[in-house]
Amino acid sequence: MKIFYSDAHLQHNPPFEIFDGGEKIPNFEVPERAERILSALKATSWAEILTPEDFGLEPILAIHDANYIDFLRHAYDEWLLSATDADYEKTALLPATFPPAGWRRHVPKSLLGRAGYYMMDLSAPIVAGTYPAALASANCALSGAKTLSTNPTATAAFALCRPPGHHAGKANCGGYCYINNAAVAANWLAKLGKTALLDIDFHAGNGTQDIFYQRADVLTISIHGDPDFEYPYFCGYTDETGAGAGQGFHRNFPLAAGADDVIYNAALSEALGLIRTFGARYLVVSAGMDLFDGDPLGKFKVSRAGIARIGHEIAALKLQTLIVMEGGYNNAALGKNMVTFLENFA
Ligand code: SP5
Ligand code: ZN
Repeated sequence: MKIFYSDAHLQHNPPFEIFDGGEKIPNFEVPERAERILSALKATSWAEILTPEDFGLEPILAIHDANYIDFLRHAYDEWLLSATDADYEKTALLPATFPPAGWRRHVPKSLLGRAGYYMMDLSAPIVAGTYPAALASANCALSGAKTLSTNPTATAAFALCRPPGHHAGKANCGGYCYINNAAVAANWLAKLGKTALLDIDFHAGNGTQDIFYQRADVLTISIHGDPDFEYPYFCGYTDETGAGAGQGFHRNFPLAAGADDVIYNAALSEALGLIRTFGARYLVVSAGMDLFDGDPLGKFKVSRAGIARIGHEIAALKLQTLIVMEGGYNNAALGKNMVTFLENFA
């Protein structure tokens, strides 16, 4: 299996995030995550590790707002140059003021105003290497998409993306995500054939939902912790099924805390049925391993055998499948979990 990986991710290492209760804690989304997965893959017989191709900005701007990408590109340099009346630590840019619904008429000129406008939470600080790392991460997903399209007999490719992407919407970062790698790749594949995107990360894929909500050519489905109790709280409910031309082409499967292999598989079977009915040519999987029992940011009880079964069921669709790395924060288990999932496609 072709695996796309870039060490540009090492440049993105935000020192902190602001957690619930305002606690400043070490950022959960660390370079070690990708390193663990990479070394577990290197120990297999089937992983072929490749460097991604540079696709430029065009496929990114096809789904993200140009002013948002411009903000991402320049924010850190602007942060360093900005005159402030306080003696800020400038290792990472985070705002502290966010627009309530209906207060988004103006994109402020000031950096902190734009930061509040374009960030959905306090977990995705922008550091010196964030932009190049996010671009390389998107290029991993695009390279995986391209290899599937040019090798019609290839069953799957894996984009070892870091930073992850599924919380990034058209014009927002958040939840450790800056560019929506899976959405960029799905949009690219959709030009070649009907594409479905299945998000199995523990958290609802709000960014992916935002990007494809009005579109019928990409079916998007997310299985996740119920937003009634879980991050991202405001997105991922059952009644959100698409709008306009996209009505019926988005589906959410919110599950209760403690969902185990049996409960998970019932939701997955229904989701896979929808993908079959849709008649997809390509499948993109937003693969977050935070569904694993005991993940520090997850509340499901999906076992390692459960992860194997999920991979097996998805592979049984027999679609050309691009697997895109999302979350998963049990670092000690992350390499083994990802290999267990991917083995079904090797
Ligand atoms: C890509 C991805 O998996 N992003 C996840 C971002 C989640 N960040 C917010 C977590 C807040 C969860 N609060 C849980 C309290 C645990 N004691
Ligand atoms: Zn997650």
